[in-house]
Amino acid sequence: MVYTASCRTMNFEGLVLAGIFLATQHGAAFGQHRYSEAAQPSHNTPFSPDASLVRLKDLARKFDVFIGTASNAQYIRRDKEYVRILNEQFSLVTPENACKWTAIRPNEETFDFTDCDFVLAMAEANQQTVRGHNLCWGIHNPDWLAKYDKNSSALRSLLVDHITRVGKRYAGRVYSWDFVNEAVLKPTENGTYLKTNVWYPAIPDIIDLAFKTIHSIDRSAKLFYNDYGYEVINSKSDAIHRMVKTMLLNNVPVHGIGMEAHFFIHNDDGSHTEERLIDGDHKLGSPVPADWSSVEDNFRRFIDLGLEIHITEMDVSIPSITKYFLEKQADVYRNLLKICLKFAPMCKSFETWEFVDKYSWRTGEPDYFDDNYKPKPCFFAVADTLNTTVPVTNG
Ligand code: 9MR
Repeated sequence: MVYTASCRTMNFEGLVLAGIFLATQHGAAFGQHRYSEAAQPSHNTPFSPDASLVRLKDLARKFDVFIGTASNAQYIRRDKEYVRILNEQFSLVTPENACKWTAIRPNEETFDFTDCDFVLAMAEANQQTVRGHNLCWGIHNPDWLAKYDKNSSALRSLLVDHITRVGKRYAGRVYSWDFVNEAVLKPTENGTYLKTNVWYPAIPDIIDLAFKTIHSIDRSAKLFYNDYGYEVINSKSDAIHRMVKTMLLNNVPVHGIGMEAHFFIHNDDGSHTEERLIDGDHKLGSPVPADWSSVEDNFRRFIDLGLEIHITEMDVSIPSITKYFLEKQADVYRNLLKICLKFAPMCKSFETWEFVDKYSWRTGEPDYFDDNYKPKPCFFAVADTLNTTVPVTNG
């Protein structure tokens, strides 16, 4: 299957958008906050600083694309403004932590679905689509799991049991499930490409086992492999491409890939403030792609396999809050969204990992809204791109 990646962009200078709102709610914060000097819309968007907000989810409808965000049970419970914007702007949510092993499996005997149920119910009440996240991850697992280290048969039955229980409970209610999450290393000379963790190599066929197990339980959920640092063509995206191609050849049910898109912007001297490591030595944030055509080529080769692409966790850390860096940040959001829209609806979801800086897991103010919920240039860049891009018709 080959998709044409062409796309026309119209310039609607001064276009007045229909269905517009919210300026008054946000206006109060303007001028009182550390972002106030810089939080202007990007120079090349038609929105003025006082413009009312638009609804991203509505602007994306013409592309048949979801605008998503991670959503967190604890913020939903305590922050009304968070909930209001969550429901107003987003058509898709991923429970940030509520459906992970750490939340659902406080101990070996108990399944605690309280938070996962809560986030799903909130989403359903607001007609939002849900991405399930995640059914198997090598890190951030409950401590008790460590006692099964290297015990292959115990781990195998624990994993199958977990996927079965969770999958049955939410069958028909999630659009897609992420797993096995962040499993791939860059390939090494001996051909190994999966990370060593509690699951692997104890369960040598972990990927196939996990995908087949959930597929047998929830036929309607799309099954995604989700990872970071492979937005461009590099050795990691090569390895993941090979992996999913092999899965498809072997009839392992995989329907899509999640590209996390955690980026950071360097200082002009090449340094950056965020050096976050996971799994010991793997950086989670990636530098902004130097060549966006490599991202586009990468998307195309996965879509040519018939796989759906979701941008799953986008955020862009900046070294300091200046107009210069806020606009550079906006450019990154705009560039990735434009590529996604070229391939829509095979690129089906454009999702950020939270949407307000104060609740981001990262430093560097990486999200759409500042701490006072004032929209930043990256928000306007996304709104403008959705507004001014004409959907491509493939076929
Ligand atoms: O944002 C999440 C943070 O609150 C959790 O402490 C952490 C561990 O569960 O996971 C973060 O989300 C991760 C996501 O589940 C997978 N990709 C990387 C994200 C950032 O670590």
